[in-house]
Amino acid sequence: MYNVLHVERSAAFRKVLHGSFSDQDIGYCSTGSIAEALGILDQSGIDLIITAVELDDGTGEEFIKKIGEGPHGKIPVIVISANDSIELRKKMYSLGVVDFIPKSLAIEKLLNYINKFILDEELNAKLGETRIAVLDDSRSELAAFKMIFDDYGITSVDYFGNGNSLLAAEKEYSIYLIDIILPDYSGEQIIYEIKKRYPKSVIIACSSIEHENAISGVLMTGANDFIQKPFNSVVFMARIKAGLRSYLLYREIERKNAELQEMVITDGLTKLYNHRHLYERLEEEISKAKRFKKNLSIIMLDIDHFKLINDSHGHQAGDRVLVAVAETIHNCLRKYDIAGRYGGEEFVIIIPEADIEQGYALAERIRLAIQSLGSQRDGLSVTVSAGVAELAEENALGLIERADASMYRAKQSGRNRTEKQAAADHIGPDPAP
Ligand code: GH3
Ligand code: MG
Ligand code: MG
Repeated sequence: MYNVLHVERSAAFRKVLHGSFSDQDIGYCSTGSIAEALGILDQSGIDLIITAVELDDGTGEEFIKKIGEGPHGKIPVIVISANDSIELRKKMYSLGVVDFIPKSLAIEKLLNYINKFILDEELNAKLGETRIAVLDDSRSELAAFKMIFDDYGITSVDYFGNGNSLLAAEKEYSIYLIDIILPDYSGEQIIYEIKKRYPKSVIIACSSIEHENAISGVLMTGANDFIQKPFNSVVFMARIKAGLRSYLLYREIERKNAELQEMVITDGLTKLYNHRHLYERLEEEISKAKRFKKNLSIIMLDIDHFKLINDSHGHQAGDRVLVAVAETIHNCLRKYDIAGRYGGEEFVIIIPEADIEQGYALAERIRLAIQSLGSQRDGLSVTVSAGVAELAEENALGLIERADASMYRAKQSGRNRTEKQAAADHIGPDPAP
């Protein structure tokens, strides 16, 4: 839990803050006195101090100075004051407070601050696991980097003294800190190389060079940011975090894209490929089979009397049957077979390199598996009729039509059976391409 210490004389104002913090599940304790506040800091894990300017036993300024001198100097301090003068603000910021908030705006701004802080904590946790590479030819500079990272508890950092050793390591890092003046490579060469190998990584160029051409040069080569040396450690860490944020955002976008890509080709109910993707894959597989002179067979499969299942058990039971049939089909396939939902209760399976007998054997395996599944689920009996066709000199549409014709024969011959048509048995004109 995030804990706030509020040092304030007015009991009424304390009550107001207490109320809004409890609503947000933020821990709250308060006092009007500096002495008591220092005691609380020693005893409990406080994440944020909020102080007024006038206190029972002294001023806010004295209190802030005491915190700074003591063991809790790293806890952020926010000042709330009814007096909003520039002088007071300046004085408080010079003491190192993170924010100065006029009393009228206090609650909203405080909650904003705390939320930002909680997000920052999440980022900090991720930063601990982020792989960082530092490249600098100066030992003292490397030591300076190490000191800052150690200070922030970031240990997953590798340090390199020259470009060759970094590239030879062939390891991907999320963040690269690259000195742009190096003996063996130019910074631009290194950045170019890293960007080529690991386009998702964030590259931060670091240098004492101030010339605009050098800075714009590295940024144009692909660096995401530039940090001027010598750097202030707080600003430095803020830049590293900004880099990490871009990196994580990029990853998230990539993940979402992959998810969308998957959705575009998948049938929502059965999770098999959808009609469009199935058709595209069939065209691809046909041209491959023709190019390499390989066999190709497909199965068209249709659930028997599916309308009856819907009518007597309801549409949802029908949907469950579709899912179960799809699963069964999926479980019968080899790695290279491709199954999709062709339409309502019709499925197509593409079997690369299979002749008509192999196609027939797979169709029968699936048909029998579905037949035995029917008795297990909802006590429903589910059977399918299958038609197999082997590729002749035709296109995707022609092949599907023949598989469909075989399936129709299976229906005509009493359902729950498989019919086939080999390439050699295919007579008559091919459909126009
Ligand atoms: P046949 O043995 O001749 O194939 O008979 P059938 O009843 O299976 O064939 P028909 O084409 O008459 O009916 C198919 C039914 O499938 C009608 C339609 O409502 C149902 N259906 C299509 N898509 C879905 C779906 O996504 N969910 C459910 N529950 N039913 C569907
Ligand atoms: Mg049917
Ligand atoms: Mg049908």
